[in-house]
Amino acid sequence: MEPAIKYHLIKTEKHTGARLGEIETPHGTFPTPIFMPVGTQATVKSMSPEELEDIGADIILSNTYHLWVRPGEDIIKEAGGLHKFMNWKKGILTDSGGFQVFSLANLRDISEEGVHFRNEISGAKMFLSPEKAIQIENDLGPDIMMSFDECPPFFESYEYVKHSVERTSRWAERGLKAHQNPDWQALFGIVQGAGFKALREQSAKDLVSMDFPGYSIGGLSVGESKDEMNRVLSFTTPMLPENKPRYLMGVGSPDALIDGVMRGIDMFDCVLPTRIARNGTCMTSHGRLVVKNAKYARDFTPLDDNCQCYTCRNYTRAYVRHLIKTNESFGIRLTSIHNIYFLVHLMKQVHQAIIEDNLLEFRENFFEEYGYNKE
Ligand code: PRF
Ligand code: ZN
Repeated sequence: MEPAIKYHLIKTEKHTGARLGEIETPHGTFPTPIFMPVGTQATVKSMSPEELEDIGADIILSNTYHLWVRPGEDIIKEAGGLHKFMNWKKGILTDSGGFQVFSLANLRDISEEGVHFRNEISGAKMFLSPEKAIQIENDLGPDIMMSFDECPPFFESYEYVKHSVERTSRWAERGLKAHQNPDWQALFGIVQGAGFKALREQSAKDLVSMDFPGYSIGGLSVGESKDEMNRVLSFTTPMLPENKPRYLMGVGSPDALIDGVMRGIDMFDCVLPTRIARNGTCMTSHGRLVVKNAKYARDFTPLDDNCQCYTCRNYTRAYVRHLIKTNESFGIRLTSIHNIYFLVHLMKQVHQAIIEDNLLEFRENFFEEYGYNKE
């Protein structure tokens, strides 16, 4: 059987662990490292699929948990799958719901079987298990799906995290057995283990022995410092096979993207660009710009003088500021377009730096301009 996706490693950067690669999916081939915008409710908030394509997004992330609760995976299956339902023709990856249940739902109760919790909207009792998560993901029909995992708090005890990792491995095995469409949907395993090297090792070893077509790194960017995250990444990515993609879940600040790439990460997702866009914060080549600030009232320059996005080609800071201040939905669209473009374009610059073997220099210059070195 042909695998659902194929990863080709094109080049490793000379001075870091950065990898230039390519992933072939049933909905197109894209270069890696890649940033995936988040479309939790089968929409990247405020953006049409056409706008996303124009920006250069090749794959988006959506959420099993949210689409299960509303409208229900049966309706999306009946529509012909998530791609058809939302009119998005390129790649889709779904998270499995485990992380969302732990972070959103209340009255949760974790057992070997799965997770019991109460729906925050209807109050109804719900139950998510590895088998149920996979069934929902099979019905939604994304190109890449995630195993059902537990994401323990970063500073939990060794004992707790060890039991959690062992359960996540058993859940991964159960998910693999339940998966109905391995020929057109790639199921990834998720490496957990918090900050413990021995537990990351155990998790990676268990999952690699199950031969997933790709591996995610979970349990990071959950409140630990950036140094902690980079420390864990530095020892975790080398535990994963070279010929499979590696996805760092829920990470998308510009510095973390570059630092992750340097440690061999190929895929990222984060709500950050769209979330901060909604209150008028923009990522620019000169750092964060809070366009609501009074000093931009008469500023008739673009959000970022180095940006070629639709917003920066056509509108000024003064205009975007006015729209955000008056709560006009077009303002949010303009800042969202810009922020997603910024991260997609940052990844394109990173590809070039990998080709030219000057990623460290690129990082130094980027951090200097963005203002990270001052922190
Ligand atoms: N597991 C899953 N989804 C996630 C995470 C995880 O650990 C994270 C952690 N940053 C974000 N999204 N399934
Ligand atoms: Zn722009």
